Amino acid sequence: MARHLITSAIPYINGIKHLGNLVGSQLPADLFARYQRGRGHEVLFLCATDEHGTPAELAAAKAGQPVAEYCAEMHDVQAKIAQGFRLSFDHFGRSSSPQNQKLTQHFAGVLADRGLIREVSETQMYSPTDGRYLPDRYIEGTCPNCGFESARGDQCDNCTKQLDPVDLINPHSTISGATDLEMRETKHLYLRQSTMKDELEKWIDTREGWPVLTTSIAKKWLNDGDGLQDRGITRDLDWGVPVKKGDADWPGMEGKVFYVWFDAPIEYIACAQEWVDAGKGDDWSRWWRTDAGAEDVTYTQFMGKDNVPFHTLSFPATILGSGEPWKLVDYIKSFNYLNYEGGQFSTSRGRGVFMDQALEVLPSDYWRWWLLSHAPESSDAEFTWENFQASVNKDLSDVLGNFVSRVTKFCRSKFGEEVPAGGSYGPAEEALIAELTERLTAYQGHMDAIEVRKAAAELRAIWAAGNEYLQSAAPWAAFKEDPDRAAAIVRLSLNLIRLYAVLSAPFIPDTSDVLKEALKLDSLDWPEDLPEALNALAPGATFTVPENLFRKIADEEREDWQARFSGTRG
Ligand code: B3M
Ligand code: ZN
Repeated sequence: MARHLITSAIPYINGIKHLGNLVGSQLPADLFARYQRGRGHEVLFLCATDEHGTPAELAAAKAGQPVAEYCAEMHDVQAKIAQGFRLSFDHFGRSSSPQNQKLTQHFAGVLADRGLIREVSETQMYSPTDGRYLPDRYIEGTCPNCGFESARGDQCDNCTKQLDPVDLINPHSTISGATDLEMRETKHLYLRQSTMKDELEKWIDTREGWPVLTTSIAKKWLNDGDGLQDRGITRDLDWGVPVKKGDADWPGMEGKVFYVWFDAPIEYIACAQEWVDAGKGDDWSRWWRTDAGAEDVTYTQFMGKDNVPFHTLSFPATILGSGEPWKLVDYIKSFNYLNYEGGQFSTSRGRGVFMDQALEVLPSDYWRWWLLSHAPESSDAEFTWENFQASVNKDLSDVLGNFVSRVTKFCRSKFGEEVPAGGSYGPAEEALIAELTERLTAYQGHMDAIEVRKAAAELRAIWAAGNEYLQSAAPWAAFKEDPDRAAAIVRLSLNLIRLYAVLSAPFIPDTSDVLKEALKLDSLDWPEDLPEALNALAPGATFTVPENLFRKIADEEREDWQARFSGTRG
């Protein structure tokens, strides 16, 4: 049994995420976690809300709530929606937890002791109009790298360059719009990433088989000359982890907090501690400390491409710099963007379909299937309602739903609600079993490699193979001449439904549960031996005909949704 530590990028607390966010981290991470559990491996799957920094402050201010209260409420909202999408986190933590506060301060202390933090007196944007310093997202302006006009103070959304607010051209306050910004002196801590360039590069070079998207972004920022500059890890904000050196005060740093991107990845570790403190596990160190067994763990991270620099450079710099035996990531799976109907999904502009809205329209399996089978892996992908309708109607309804419905209903009408005896598997069945054996190997290969689209295509082909078999074996015709022959066909087909329940579970867990219940299965063991698995349901085993698995999306409905989600969210 292998052990898999799996983390999804932790979503910002500032509002409900859209489907593009979902497919870029949490959903594929869930797919992988469910698959590894299905194969019988031990999995710790963690996610959390990213609660610090300016996004949280801005959103709370907009909601007219104290920021701590806003975060607590939004955490519950996000947790509930995650449940709605059946995201099977072992724990959904909070980066504002006491555990993360302590661990973040610990890392800062250790890094300081090892000479990897320097204090810098710098000038920073101060807004007399707003009466405060304006870090990060309180400032927008033109990106010096690509010319994008709405680049934020910490990163350009267009070219992913990590920025400092002072780099921006024509900066203005996002609170008041004020442009009369002035530079004032303030002291901050910098992580001396530049001294770790060789070590980081060596580490990245030993990561085998990382996706091109991940390594190319990492290498770009590593070798770009300014890619690995020392990075400010503190901010003049009220909300965040107070700057401390371990347990001790940090003279000169009173009233400052750590930068959100310093404490957010540390939450991956703290979240495991929260998991234990919540009574869900009894040892986090065997997942995270290489001196406590984590050497045997395979650690996989999931994220959108804009998060890659922080996970390939900044966070490893924190871990490596500490000199402590923390587990480093083994594999980073990153995603391109999902676009929406010819434009971008946008949280700030409320454009697209948001997770809560999606669940109001259709159950989560419809969304999971479409999103995963169209995951933006090799390039950006686009959601259109037409494509969504076509996929649902074809893959889910015509192929999988139809197969299950025909087989169970035909069996009920001719043999009753139990697996029929009689007949035996002949050449057609053997050919199907041979085909499925190959396809299963391919499916597992894609799932192991986290090739999400390829895995979905293979699963679809496995469903389709059953349909084609049923169509050509035609038990309804065979029944008249040779009921035993029909019995054998139906028996295999019912076993195929069982197989589909197991193999489809990572993609469409609710449907898999419905099938499991209809077939009265206690467990869903992975088909390690396919011929054996296709004999698992023996004659006499009873079942019930399930409700229609998927409904088709009608054109008028699709047009309604298209219109309803064409504007911006209120
Ligand atoms: N919250 C950005 C995002 O949600 C950020 C990820 C943090 S991962 C440690 O895309
Ligand atoms: Zn840019």
